[in-house]
Amino acid sequence: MTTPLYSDLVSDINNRLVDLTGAFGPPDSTLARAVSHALLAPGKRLRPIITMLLASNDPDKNRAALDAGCACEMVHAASLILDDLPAMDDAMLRRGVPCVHVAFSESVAILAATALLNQAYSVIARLPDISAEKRIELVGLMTDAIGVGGLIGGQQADLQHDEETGRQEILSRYERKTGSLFEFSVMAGAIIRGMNENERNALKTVSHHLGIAFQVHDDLLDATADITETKKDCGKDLDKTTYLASKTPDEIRQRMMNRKGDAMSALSKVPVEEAFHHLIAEQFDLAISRAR
Ligand code: GRG
Repeated sequence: MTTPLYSDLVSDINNRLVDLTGAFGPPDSTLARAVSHALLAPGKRLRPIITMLLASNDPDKNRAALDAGCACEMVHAASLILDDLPAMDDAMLRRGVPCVHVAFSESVAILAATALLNQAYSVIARLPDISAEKRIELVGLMTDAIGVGGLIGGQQADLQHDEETGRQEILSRYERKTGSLFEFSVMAGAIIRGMNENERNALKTVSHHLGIAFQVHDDLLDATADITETKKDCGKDLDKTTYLASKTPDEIRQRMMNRKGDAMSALSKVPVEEAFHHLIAEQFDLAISRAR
């Protein structure tokens, strides 16, 4: 995300993430340094931005959305640490810095990821300015996003590298390993804002298409970009059956345009600010322009 449109939100999120690292022990302890290394490295902060833009058009009244977004960012950071481990993708570089297991050690990486996950639940359970009912609903949604129907199940399926994997199975993996945190960030915004059932369902349609398009863009980067552009290892998926297999760039572009159309049409049923429409459209456009 290159546009400066969200730079105020990104600096609010980064400042709050720094505050929240206080829960990981003395700043010079190994665990706190490893957590900060992963969490504060320059990510795009897309998931918290989504929650904040949806929850309110007034960032000053958005403390619950800021913390819910930061909790999601903690889970995301934990998933990246684990994904990069030698037992998984065996990567060296993430967000322009050495992966946590490279900068520290594998054992520290596993503990830092676990600590981030644990603390994410704590942040959700203590969200300010919203009802206990909403906090409980969000804890439930977070467990769904992380669990077998989410990150963990999606990653497990992804690690199987089955050459016979069909289109539906690939889409199901993408929905779980990538879409589930987008669904959480969208639903957190909707719940904090007090949206009704129809609006929430429309937003689920948006996040469904967004998760797939986002992962397709990530696959395209993995296959066609280099480390100077992505700031992380590329070519990690060459031995996996991804969405890109057996599709021409034209076909990928067309499918992403169809998904963008369906997502934007669902979004038109939800009363949200223009900036949110812009953000969502931009994510599809990244995949569309990269398929070449
Ligand atoms: C228990 C949390 C937990 C996870 C276990 C390891 C694992 C299961 C899941 C990994 C899932 C994963 C890494 C999916 C890829 C998602 C993806 C496209 C990440 C890149 O997101 P960006 O581009 O990254 O938003 P930045 O660095 O900008 O935040």
